[in-house]
Amino acid sequence: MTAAIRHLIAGQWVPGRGENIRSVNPARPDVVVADGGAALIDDVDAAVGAASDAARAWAATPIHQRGGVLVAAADIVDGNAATWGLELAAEEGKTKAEGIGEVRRAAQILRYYGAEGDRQAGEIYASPRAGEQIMVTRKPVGVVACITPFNFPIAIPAWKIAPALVFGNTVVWKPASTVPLLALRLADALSSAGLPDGVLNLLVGESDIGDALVNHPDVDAITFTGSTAVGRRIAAAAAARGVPAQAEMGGKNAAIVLDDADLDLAVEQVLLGAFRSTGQKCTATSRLIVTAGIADRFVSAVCERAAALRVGDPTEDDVEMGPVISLPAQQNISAGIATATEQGATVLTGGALYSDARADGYFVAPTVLDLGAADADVWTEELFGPVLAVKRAADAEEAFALANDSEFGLSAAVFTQDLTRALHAVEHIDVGVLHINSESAGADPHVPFGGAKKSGLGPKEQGTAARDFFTHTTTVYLRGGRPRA
Ligand code: UN1
Repeated sequence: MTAAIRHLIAGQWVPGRGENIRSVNPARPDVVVADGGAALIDDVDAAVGAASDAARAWAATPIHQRGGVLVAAADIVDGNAATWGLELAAEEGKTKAEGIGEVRRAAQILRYYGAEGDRQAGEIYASPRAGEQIMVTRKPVGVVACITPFNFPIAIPAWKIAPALVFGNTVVWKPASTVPLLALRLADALSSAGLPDGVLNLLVGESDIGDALVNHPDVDAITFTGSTAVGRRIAAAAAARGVPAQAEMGGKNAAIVLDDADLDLAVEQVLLGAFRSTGQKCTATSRLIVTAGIADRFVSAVCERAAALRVGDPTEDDVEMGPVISLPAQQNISAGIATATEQGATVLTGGALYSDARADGYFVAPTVLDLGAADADVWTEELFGPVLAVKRAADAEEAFALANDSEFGLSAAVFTQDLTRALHAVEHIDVGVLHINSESAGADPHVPFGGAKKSGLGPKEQGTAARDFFTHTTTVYLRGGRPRA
């Protein structure tokens, strides 16, 4: 059944008056998942106005009470995990198990931030002057624009919206237009949980709505996850208006497998990193660097397993990898593979589209490319799909240097059983998230998440980093008057 796209403005669910938007099942693009009118530019005014009007009362609501709404929403999200997980798989294309896992993860994130009140501790400094203490208090930033990508339709929104709300901000949220259904589900859960009108507003639309939001004079901060090009544009627009922005962008994450690694474990984890969510994670493994002693053996084991992955409609039970999100994405990935082969890469497995029953869906076969000594763009440019580019290194030192051979620095995975080498990796690999003996993807809500180098702009997300972005501090020099006589 096709869901109706609605927008949430000032506590009211309203139909859109803009052009028609529809999300489809990328495995069967003739199946429409959600359909309805897009938001219009004047809806941005209305939503930002509602968020501004709601800001003062929400900021004055005790943090424990704000957190209570998030915890109530978490219960709703958890209670619907099976249904929404399946809807997520149908709309985004990740497997049903991953879809359900993501919905549960969103609930966990809401619960984590729901308890934020219990973790808030203040700062009081000594003063160089007699009779004075220096105290630091935190206040919300105001109206926050959340612009979220297609690849985690409920978890990434939760990890932006939950901290924004619990720290007392109000929100206008624009999700990717390819995944409106999960956005409706999350916004509905939060509003049913008791969020006051206007505290969270949802606008479904294309980039014109995002641009209007980013440039709106009453938006006080912007948090974005998505492509590097858009993130830089948003950060520039925010800087021009003098408001803070957080942009989480590209990755070209390497798995480095050293001669001494537990190879069975490494094969397992490299496959998960490269092909879970069809490789559509900013943290996915898209480069594999193997050292000489195990290179041939390891690469052929990865290829054998990649070729055996069951690729199909992700809503079906035993499917291990679904399609990519859209036709343009499929075309872009295919073109990237073609360019790589023209530039000297060898296709070890995959590389082609399907000509069987999957031909109508946006499928790309799990692909492993051996780059040899080729200087191919696929080594440096993010394809955001199930494509793993392989290079060999003489030793650990060369492997770490190859891992750093990228303008991005989001995550990396190192496989070794040697503690000294692992510590060397910590010191030398320039990334925001480093996994030792686990896949390059994955993030917990209580620790900072974000990239080094050109993977991110502005402060990191999650954990204590979230508080820094979603609040500003007032340093109070606190003195009493003269003692009364
Ligand atoms: C994960 O690795 O589980 O867009 C989360 C992304 C990241 C989130 C990754 N911002 O893929």
